Formats: sequence, structure tokens, C-alpha cells
Amino acid sequence: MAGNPDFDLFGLPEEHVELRNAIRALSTKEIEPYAHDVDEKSRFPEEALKALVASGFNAIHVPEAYGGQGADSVAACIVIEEVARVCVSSSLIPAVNKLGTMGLILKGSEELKAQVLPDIASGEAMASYALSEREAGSDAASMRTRAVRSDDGWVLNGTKCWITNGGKSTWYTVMAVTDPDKGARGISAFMVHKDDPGFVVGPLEKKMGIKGSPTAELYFEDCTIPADRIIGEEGTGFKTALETLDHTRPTIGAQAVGVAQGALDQAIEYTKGRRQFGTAISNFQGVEFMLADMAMKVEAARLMVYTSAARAERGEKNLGFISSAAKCFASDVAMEVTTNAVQLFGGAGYTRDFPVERMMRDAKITQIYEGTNQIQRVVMARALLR
Ligand code: COS
Repeated sequence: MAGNPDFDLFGLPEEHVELRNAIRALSTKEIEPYAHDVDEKSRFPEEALKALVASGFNAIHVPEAYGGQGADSVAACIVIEEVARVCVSSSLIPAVNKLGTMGLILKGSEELKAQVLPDIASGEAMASYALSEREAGSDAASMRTRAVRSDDGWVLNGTKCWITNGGKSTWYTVMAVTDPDKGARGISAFMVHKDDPGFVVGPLEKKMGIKGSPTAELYFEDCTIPADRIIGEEGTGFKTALETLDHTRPTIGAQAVGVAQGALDQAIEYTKGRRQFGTAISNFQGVEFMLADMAMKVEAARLMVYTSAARAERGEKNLGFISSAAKCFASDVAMEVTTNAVQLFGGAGYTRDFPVERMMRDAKITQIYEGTNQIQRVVMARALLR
């Protein structure tokens, strides 16, 4: 029954609605004004970092026991979505803080969590996730980076690539081979600090989009870390890495929903103001139908993202299908909606005078990172056919 607060089957709880209002206001006031400049100059969004840290939105997922807010997964998605609506590069601050600490939160020792998480929560530090290598992208288990036990710790050698916020982060969750004879079961996960001896940040990629978020190579040159920096048991690192992605692929979906919503908002405003043939182009049915399809798909993607986040939050097993489906569907929607937004702007949309051009470039990465959408379909199909 409408109006009955006990009958709120699909609505977000009041606290999430308030959270959305707060992060939307902050994003509009303190992040959006710099989004164009950040993209144009390929510079880190320092203004966004400052604003997110000042308001406690930099890493709301960190549990309260470690100085964080212990916000649930849907709340984390809302924050990422609202920031991505105005600046995808900036939305990688909360998104990658979650990605870079999720393995630790799920499987790490209390001591290691206490060492790392309070600084992430306070904004003193950021975290990144280092799984991929040049020859081990989709086939992540074929990684070559090695970690060998020494008398008092671990010694890492190898190279990781496409590391989001590489060089900006203080802590890195690094997957490395500890037993080359055991395949995926011979991989372990570690927390590496930027000041650990032998840790080197390599060159940055020159990218199509998300230009404000540095993407770096990492080199481990006899990188020596203490023994207690291993996350969980030796040989469990690959599972930790995949379980992490089960929890964070919804956040990429949220980013995709955000950029799609941002492009849709722009397209609605533009088509209402743009006059051709003596009327606003929003009065043409061809345009109306495009806008309606865009909005319909954004809405469906949003529901799927929140559902996947809620199921992760509930601690459901076998999250693979829903988190891959949400990420895949939402990112395909983001690509389609941002491309159509450029189309609705016509020639103007193809210039850098309007944000839809940046949004279309930024949307593309959501179909690629945290697993290509082809890999998401592999994960979904395996879940269906198991
Ligand atoms: N959670 C926990 N464990 C999982 C898991 C999950 N979601 N999915 C698989 N595993 C386990 C498997 O059960 C298996 O363990 P056992 O040998 O003990 O049974 C192990 O992990 C290896 O699984 P599998 O054989 O399925 O691994 P594959 O090498 O076939 O790889 C894919 C699986 C392709 C799905 C994985 O490599 C992948 O997701 N690739 C994309 C990587 C990616 O997203 N990169 C982007 C990096 S972040 S920007």
C-alpha cells in the first residue's frame, strides 16, 4: 500500500536516500567543477580526494572496528555511483580503496587489518589491487610474480600492470606465486607498503579515459616484506583475489550506472534546449524514444547493481553469477547510453565543450576492467552449467 512505511518492498531505506542526497550535493559542488580540467590535463583529482576525505566518503566500507564507518555494500555503491555521475576518475578513489582492501577485510589477520585499515578509513592512505600482469590479464592464474619465503619474511620479484591509483596508494594487495607447481592453488596474497625496500612504481599508461586516475606498472625487485603481511594462508591468494572481485564487481556496475545517469541527465537537458525545425528536438519522437530507452536501461542496471551488492552484503555464497551479471549489464548499458548521449548532442557531442564526450570515453573502461565482459560471461556461464 502506497505511503505505508512498513510496505517499502523495493525502496532504499531512508539512511541510503539521505546518503545519496549528501554525496550528490558534494559531488555536484566539489567534484563536478574540476572534472573537465582533470580529464583535459590527465591530472589526479586532488580536489575530489580532499572533499571525499573531509566528508568521510573516501572509504566508507571500512569496518567500524578499524576506525571506519562500516557502511554496507549498497551504501558503497551509492557513493561510487554519485561520484561517477559527475567524474568517473574521482569515483575510483572510493572504488579502488575498497578493491585494495577487500581481500584483507575478508581473509586477513586482525593484526594486519589493524595495521592497514585505520589509515585507509581516515584518508591518510589509499589502497590498490595488484593482480594483472602483461601476460596474465584474463588468465590471471598464469601470473609470474614470485614470492619466496626468507628467514624473516617474503621476497617478491616480478611486475604487475594496469594498477589503478598506482603511485598514489600507500598499500597494495599483491598476488604472487608461492608454489609454481600448484597452479592457482600456489598463489598467495600479500599487503605491500609503498616504502617497502624493492617496491618501485613504473611509468603511467596513456589512456582513452579515466585520465585523472593514474594507471601504473609496479616492479618488485627483491622487494622484502615482513612475514605477517601475508593475507590468510599460503596458497589461498587466488581464491581471495576472485572473492574480492565478487564483492567489488558491483562497485564497477555502480560506476557504470553513475556515468550513464550523468550522460542521460545531460542529454535530457540538451535536447530540451536545442531547437531545430522550429521546435526543441526533445519533441521529436525519434529523440523521445532514445531517451526513454536510455532511462529504462539505466534503471534496470541500477536495480541489478543494488541487488548484487545487497546479496554480497548478506554474505550469500556463489556470488559469481550476480556480481558478474551486474557489472557486465551495467557497463554495457553505460557504453550504450553514453554513446547515445553523444549522438543526441550531434556535432556538439563530439567536441570537448560538453561532458558527454568524456563520459563516453570513461564508460568504455567499465566494460574492460575488473574482468572484461567476455570473462564476466565466462563466470556466469560456469555458474549456470556447474
Ligand atoms: N571465489 C572463490 N574461489 C573461486 C572463485 C570465487 N569467485 N572462482 C573460482 N574460485 C576457485 C576455484 O574453485 C578454484 O579452486 P580449486 O582449485 O580449489 O577448486 C580456483 O579458484 C581456480 O578457479 P578456476 O579454475 O575457475 O580459475 P581459472 O584459471 O579458470 O580462472 C577466471 C577463472 C577466468 C574467472 C578468472 O581468472 C578471472 O576472473 N579472470 C579475470 C581476472 C580479472 O578480473 N582481472 C581484472 C583485475 S582487476 S582490474
